[in-house]
Amino acid sequence: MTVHNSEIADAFDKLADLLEIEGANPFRVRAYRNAALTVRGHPHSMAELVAQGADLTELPGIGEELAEKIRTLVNTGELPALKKAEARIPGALSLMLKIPGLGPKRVKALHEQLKVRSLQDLARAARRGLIRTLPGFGTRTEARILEQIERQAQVERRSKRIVAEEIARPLVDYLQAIKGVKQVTVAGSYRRRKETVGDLDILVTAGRGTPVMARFIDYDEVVEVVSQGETRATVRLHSGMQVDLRLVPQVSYGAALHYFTGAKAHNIAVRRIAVAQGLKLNEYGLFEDGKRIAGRSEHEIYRRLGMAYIEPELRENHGEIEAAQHNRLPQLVEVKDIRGDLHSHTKASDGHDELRTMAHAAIAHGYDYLAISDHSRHVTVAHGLDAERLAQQIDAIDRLNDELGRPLLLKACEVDILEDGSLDLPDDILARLDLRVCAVHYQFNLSRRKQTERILRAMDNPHFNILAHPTGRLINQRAPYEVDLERLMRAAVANGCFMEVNANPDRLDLTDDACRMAKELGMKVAISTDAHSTAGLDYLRFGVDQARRGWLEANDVLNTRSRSRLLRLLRR
Ligand code: DGT
Ligand code: CA
Ligand code: CA
Repeated sequence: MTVHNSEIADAFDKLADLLEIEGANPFRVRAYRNAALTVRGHPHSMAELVAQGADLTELPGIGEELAEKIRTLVNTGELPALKKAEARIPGALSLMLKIPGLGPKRVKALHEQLKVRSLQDLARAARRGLIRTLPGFGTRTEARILEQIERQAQVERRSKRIVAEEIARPLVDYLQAIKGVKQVTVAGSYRRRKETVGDLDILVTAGRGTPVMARFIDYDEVVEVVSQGETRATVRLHSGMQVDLRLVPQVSYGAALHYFTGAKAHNIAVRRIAVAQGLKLNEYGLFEDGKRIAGRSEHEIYRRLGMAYIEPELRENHGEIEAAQHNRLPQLVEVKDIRGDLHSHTKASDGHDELRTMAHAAIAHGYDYLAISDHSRHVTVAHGLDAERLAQQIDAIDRLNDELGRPLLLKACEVDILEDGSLDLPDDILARLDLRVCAVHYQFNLSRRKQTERILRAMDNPHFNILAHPTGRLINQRAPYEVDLERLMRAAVANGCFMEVNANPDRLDLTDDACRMAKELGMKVAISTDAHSTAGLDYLRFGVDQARRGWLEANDVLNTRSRSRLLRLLRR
């Protein structure tokens, strides 16, 4: 049974959480967190690296001890250090750290004083009004805790896209390798490139007599066969993911792909158009008087219905059908349109790689520019830069650009927006940068009005360029902070500021709807990876997916511009 990178990273993160709650040495905690980050962001599977006998200590932040732990995890699926920690304190306490406002000290207090051992215990204590009785806790915290637990219960049934990919890819490879199998395609929300997926919907075409179903339920990771028939089966995998598989005849492949890609609302609307033309559309094809007139490909179906082909990302019945009928669909932005990255970190703050290493990675990506935007001083846990260290970095970038013979690296900083809306560094040092990426990193629980005003005040600073991760959410982990995005976008347009689609698969704020709002309000967005290592630069595609779901075209995206045009656009 393959252990996925995300499982290894989760184990390290959980261990770090538990050690933190116990009050362990912060360096040890940090080492596990860094290891989690490295493993999670790594393009190759640890299981494969271990199988190949690769030297894991070459990975950033991985020493011999951590390498050994990764090998153990890959080989046994277990992390003994985590087992030991869980014998001392309940593992479920780590889930509590995900609740905004609950840090390790508070979780420890809840555990010791209220004997809370699980989220259920915590919800019960909140409902009984016990939490407010603890020193340092109030009724507001109590209410938030309850709200958050209820919210988590709803979201955790959906998997983040990157996790779904880790599960889908080897399964697709496995199915594809069956003799007689032709096409294997993951449809559903996965194909629509949603940020989270509920389950996987896989379509298979195969030659007569191919034992697709038998082999599917025989897959190593299957723990439960929910249902099984001649042409369809549903299973649950070891990871908890449910998979629907359908075997479809080649003549129906396009129709089935269309049907199972959805979204349901899109399907219903398209079927209505077919009906209005006296046709019948289902997963077997498009029919006229019982005769199949289309079905092999999606293109054929759309064409016969008098529509332009609609990209899966747009199929939500949010106006794409009308646009397709009038040939007014957007020309969606693509990864190849992106000329550079506007948000990245180095070892100077909490990144894993040196400036030079990041520069070479940017060259390997074919970029015209890469903004180096390490944290500012307020983010002490990330070793944020003060004016002096930032000045040194500016000089280092100038020297490196000279050496490279072109201004590849943009001098930037991820500047903290302080609680009063001021920026975390003095104007004179900010003025020396090419670009300022500004972000909220604390005081997430201000009221909507206060949070909005805090950011509006920050935008009043003429050095403000791009609002980074504009809602602060972490998918399935931390709710977005309350903020009036529309008001911020209007102000951004008025002030010549921008926002980023943060391409990190845990973040992906702006959402698809927010991207669309940005487009309507005339605000260009940056698609930025927020890379903390060279591997992190590969996250770009997740941001592009999100932008595509938000109908964005190359022209709507800041970093599709050449360096000189970009800098002109940034000038306020
Ligand atoms: P998910 O899994 O919650 O992330 O979202 P989907 O969109 O993958 O939904 P799922 O897995 O329930 O179904 C896959 C596709 O099958 C869906 O996008 C559209 C199609 N579908 C499912 N149920 C219906 C239905 O009742 N009517 C129609 N027209 N299509 C349906
Ligand atoms: Ca699905
Ligand atoms: Ca499904």
